[in-house]
Amino acid sequence: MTRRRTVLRAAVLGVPAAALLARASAAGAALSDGDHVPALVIGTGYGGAVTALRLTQAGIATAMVEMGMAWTTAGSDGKVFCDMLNPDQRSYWLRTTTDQPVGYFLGINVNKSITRYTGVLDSEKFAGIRVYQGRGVGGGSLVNGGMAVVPKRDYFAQILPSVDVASMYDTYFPRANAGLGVNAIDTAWFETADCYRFARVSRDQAKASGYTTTFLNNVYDFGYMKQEQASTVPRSALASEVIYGNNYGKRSLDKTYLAAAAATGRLSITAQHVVTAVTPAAAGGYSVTMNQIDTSGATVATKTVRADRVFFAAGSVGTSKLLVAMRAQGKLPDLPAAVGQGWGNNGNVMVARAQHIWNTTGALESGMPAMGIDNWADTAGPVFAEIAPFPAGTELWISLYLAITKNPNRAAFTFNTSTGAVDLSWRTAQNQPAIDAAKRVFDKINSAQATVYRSDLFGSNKVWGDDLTYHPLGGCILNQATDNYGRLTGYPGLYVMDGSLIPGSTGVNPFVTITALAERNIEKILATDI
Ligand code: FAE
Repeated sequence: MTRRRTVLRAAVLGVPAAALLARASAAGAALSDGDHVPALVIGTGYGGAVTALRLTQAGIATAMVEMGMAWTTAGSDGKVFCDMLNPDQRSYWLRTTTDQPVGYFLGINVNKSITRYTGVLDSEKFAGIRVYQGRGVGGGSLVNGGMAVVPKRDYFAQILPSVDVASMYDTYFPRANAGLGVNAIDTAWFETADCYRFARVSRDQAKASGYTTTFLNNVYDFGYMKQEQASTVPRSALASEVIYGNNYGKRSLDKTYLAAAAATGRLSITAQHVVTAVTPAAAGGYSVTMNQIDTSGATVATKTVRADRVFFAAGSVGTSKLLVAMRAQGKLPDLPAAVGQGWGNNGNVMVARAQHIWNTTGALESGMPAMGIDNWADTAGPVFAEIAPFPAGTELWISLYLAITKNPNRAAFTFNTSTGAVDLSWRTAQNQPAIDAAKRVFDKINSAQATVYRSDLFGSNKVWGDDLTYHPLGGCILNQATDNYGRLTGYPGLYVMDGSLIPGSTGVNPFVTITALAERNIEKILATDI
């Protein structure tokens, strides 16, 4: 109660939203054992942030629980986040060595030792794939490349046939873009900026091979980036900051949806708490059990809170793991068999090409991609390849790509009774269709340019980065594991709101789709259930 009054008073006095958010996520605002709340949201990424904003705007006090940290405090270097060239403990979630997506150079492992800490990027290892995810208040928005891409309309209609497409494109995608603070690059500036030389080189070569390229919108403030290029502000995207967080310029969720939710005075965020169980409560609603952890990952307290409604927004992996475990352990035994099914990696595969000595890619590369090669119309192997930066701070003649393909393979989460963990059945070999599709494009470009693949960046003699994904999707698919709005039928008051609703593929980078779908679903839930 005291907490709620403090936040409300601050709002009335006109405290900036960011300061409110810091207060909402401060240690003093944490949930206490035995609390009873009307709405509890597990996870503070896209699905969670949309849910929290719309619930609080509707007058409902909302408690968010997040396993990662509230990234608001600067380290001894005066910065909240570290950069990619000097990763320290802040970089990775509970690891003693870094696990860079591009982890090799000249075939040599370039990862380094770090102190085990609740860092911002998790590389979660399953048998056949490493799944990169953001950890902290803001979820994936803290670590991602900010590319804000609306999927192709006909493909969206294919993947989610139960969703009214017109309302998505007329209402919810525009609403998501507005809420996220999406902006477009100044295309004239792009043509001259040193920091996008790498993208122009790749674009020109793609075009020369008959491919179409397209500019990509972003949530990074391109106006700020222009000032970085002009050296009038501290650099972030131009200082090799991306996957371990951006100190400036990025409109991450803590600055947009979550700040707006905090400004209502009805939000609390309990960081560094891992939800471990959800089960019906005798007194009504659901009991939510969570472990409070310190920065070494050790549990320092266990709490149980009662919530009238629980919104699962722990991401595709987090939500699927929780629900599969709850069903297996008899805590939510009536969850349908479809829970845990239909997981995919959005067809992700990475690859790099070696440029000729005269085709410099630039010593200064913006960490925020701004262009993609669009070969999605190729029915023999659709590819949407983002031209990715390699921001090493020195000229390397490397052109890097993250290809999104239409890989049809899917996997399932299952509870492992011997380890007590949830496994993912994905095998690395299931990524072969992604390699085949990407190869069609990049073989052709290499052949036209007389260039070759780099085979030293994903291992020794390994061309394809095929054992990792940034885009986990599915595991709790809309209209299969839930109803058509994310309700877990059989358990009134339980909802799924995140990337687990999307069946393994969006054909583009996924966060705009996740945000728009959450906007659609919460609007319906508020109108009919609450
Ligand atoms: P997400 O944002 O992952 O949020 C889930 C939250 O729940 C996280 O903060 C977790 O820490 C928290 N959590 C999980 N389990 C628990 C638990 N048991 N208890 C408490 N909290 C929990 O989910 N997408 C794009 O569209 N454009 C890009 O440019 C792009 N670049 C990317 C780059 C990187 C390096 C990465 C890792 C991802 C990138 N993505 C990009 C993917 C995007 O960030 C991702 O699809 C969304 O963040 C997923 O949103 P969700 O709401 O599903």
